Amino acid sequence: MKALHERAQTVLNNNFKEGFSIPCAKLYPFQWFWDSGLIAIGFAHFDMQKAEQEIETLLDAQWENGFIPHIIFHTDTDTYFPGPDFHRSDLHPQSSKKYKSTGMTQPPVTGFVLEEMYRISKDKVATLKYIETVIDKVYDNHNYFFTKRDPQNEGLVYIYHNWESGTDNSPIWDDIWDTMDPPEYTFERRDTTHVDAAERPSKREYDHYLYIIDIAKEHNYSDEKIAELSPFLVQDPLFNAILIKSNQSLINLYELLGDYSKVEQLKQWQNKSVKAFNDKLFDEELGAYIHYDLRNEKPLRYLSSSSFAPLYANIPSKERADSMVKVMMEKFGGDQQYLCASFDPTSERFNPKKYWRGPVWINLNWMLFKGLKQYGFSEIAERVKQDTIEIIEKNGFYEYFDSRKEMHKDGTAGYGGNDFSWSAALLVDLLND
Ligand code: 9WN
Repeated sequence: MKALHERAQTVLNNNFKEGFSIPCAKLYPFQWFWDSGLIAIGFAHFDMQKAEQEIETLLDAQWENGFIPHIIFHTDTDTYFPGPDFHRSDLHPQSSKKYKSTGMTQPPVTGFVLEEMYRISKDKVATLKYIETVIDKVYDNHNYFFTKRDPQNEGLVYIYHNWESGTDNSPIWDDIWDTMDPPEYTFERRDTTHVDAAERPSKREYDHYLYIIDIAKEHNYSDEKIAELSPFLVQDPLFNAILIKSNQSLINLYELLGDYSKVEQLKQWQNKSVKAFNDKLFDEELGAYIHYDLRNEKPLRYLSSSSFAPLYANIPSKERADSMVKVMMEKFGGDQQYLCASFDPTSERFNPKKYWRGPVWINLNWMLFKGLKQYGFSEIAERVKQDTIEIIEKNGFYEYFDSRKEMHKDGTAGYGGNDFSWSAALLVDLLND
């Protein structure tokens, strides 16, 4: 059998289309924001040109206000729902005239991706030159977040849709669905023709997803109106941690470039955000970070893999990091579990087979590995890495994996899409670490 890293490269090469990658064939036929960024990290190890093109294509779809959409519809296929005709990005006056897209975003990974590309590069001078050509667009994206997505000027940005979180049907959103009563939509699901329905969200959950978009569309995707009216308005620890991590990367890269014109502004955002994050999103009793429901002004007190992601962005103090790791090992790290389930395995809402309601996801594992290592938890970091390699070796490059070890006996514990790009890309990075 071919070595794992060669197989990973094949997955990535096959999913690379004209200047961008699809997350996987059939299920996800377009370019997705955070997928693209993470994919570029994989390519940087063996084909820097593709890594650069991936980011350029993504940034080419940026709106005039700095916003970057979560899906860029490069092709006209109708194998994905909801497509461009439902999302109607053209309603926003500053949307891209070149590409159809959604009117929502995804975790802003681009800043830290550029820094990772620089770390990986064997030709630092050339890579830095490349970074110089794109970095201002990433800055504009951060400017959008800090000025348009923080209505109370706290230093924390909101997301207005579960699809913006990336952790799309986390049980945490159930609390928000309880506050809504959307109409019953008539539509044809496409995802369940590619993937077992038991691994995907329900029809009723999709009604909620569509309804939030309809409200945003009624107001031409105005940020102000969304902040005022969207039934879903959440400060998400994963999303904000990624923004903070990327923001630090922008500071580091501008300093490397010797361009200090934006560094002070970036540092101001950074200090304010890290402080607000620690003041508002840490739950002393649970011992980790949680989500905050800004629409209904209440904390959403659940543990998920997002609760530990702030380690990656260097947000917790050493003392808090100790408490987080203790909680993670007690609740998620038992002998019978692979690290790291996406939702608390001791909760009654835990489902180890369904999308973001329990399975292990490679992107979260990758962030946890880096974060744990940074704080000196070398053994646990190594376990996350080995668990990640093992589940891919046993099952293939799936989108997500059962967290229960007993399910991995016959290589059928990988779920969702197969030959999934970021699983391959981040494995390449882990194998090189
Ligand atoms: C909606 C592409 C995306 C990922 C998300 C993942 C899934 C889409 C879907 O696939 O979401 O954006 O249709 O379920 O949850 O994190 O970016 O891989």
